[in-house]
Amino acid sequence: MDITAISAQMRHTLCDVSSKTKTPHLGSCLSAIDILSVLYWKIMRVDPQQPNARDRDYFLLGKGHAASALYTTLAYRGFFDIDALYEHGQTNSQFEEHPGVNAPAGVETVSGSLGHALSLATGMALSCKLQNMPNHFYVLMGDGELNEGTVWEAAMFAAGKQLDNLVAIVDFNKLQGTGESCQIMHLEPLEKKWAAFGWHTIRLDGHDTGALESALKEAKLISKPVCIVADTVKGKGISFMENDNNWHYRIPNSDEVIMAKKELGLQ
Ligand SMILES: Cc1ncc(C[n+]2csc(CCOP(=O)(O)OP(=O)(O)O)c2C)c(N)n1
Repeated sequence: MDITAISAQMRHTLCDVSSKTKTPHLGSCLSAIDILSVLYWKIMRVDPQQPNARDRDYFLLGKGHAASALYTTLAYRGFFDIDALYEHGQTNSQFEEHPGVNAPAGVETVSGSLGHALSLATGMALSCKLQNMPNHFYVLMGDGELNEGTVWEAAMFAAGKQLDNLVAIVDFNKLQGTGESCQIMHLEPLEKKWAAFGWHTIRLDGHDTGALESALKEAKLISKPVCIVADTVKGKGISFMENDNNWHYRIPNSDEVIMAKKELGLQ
């Protein structure tokens, strides 16, 4: 399975869906899509035919505004038709701009109010650990999301309970909706903070799919919760979107989608 090719295809779909459904948060999705590709194609035990299997691994999207990245990954992974993605954000659609209670198969939780997914995952991971279940839990958070105090409460709890079935991944693109993350809340030295809370930490390039795969495999062998600080680029893969925070909200027009497709090397 060629992860680079899947990610390129998904990047184009994200642009096209955003353009046609007039939905925002494209830069946030492009930042996270390589992490999602590696999780869903290389790491997690999931079965699109049995999305609720008891022994499945769980992915919880903290940065719920990047819902389109999760929906797109699930569609390409076979949970539902790719065409359904074009219902994104439409009236009465399952594909709400932030995952809701009627979200499609494979979406494990509502999210959108930042800072809750790690808390949820700690409870779920503890429950499974107490029952000697094999499930692993993966939580993706934005760097802006770390402004929420609930994240750090969950971080203390997870380390105290030695939740070795839990991995937090920080999509560290240095930007958030209203500006540069470090201007809004001082984050660095980020791995040291997680380590001080009792987590094993790994820092890597969040677009290096080989490094992500190795780190996520290593995480399964560590006897405490693992935080992967993934250095990413908001808008990654489309030159005119990269590191331009306007693309937190901006929607591409049809010409921009064609330009994006060319840049991604797609026909
Ligand atoms: C509790 C809460 N406060 C504020 C918001 C509004 N909000 C939506 S996106 C966002 C910025 C998120 O930044 P980050 O987590 O870094 O994500 P990314 O830059 O990858 O989009 C904020 C503050 C929210 N969704 N939830």
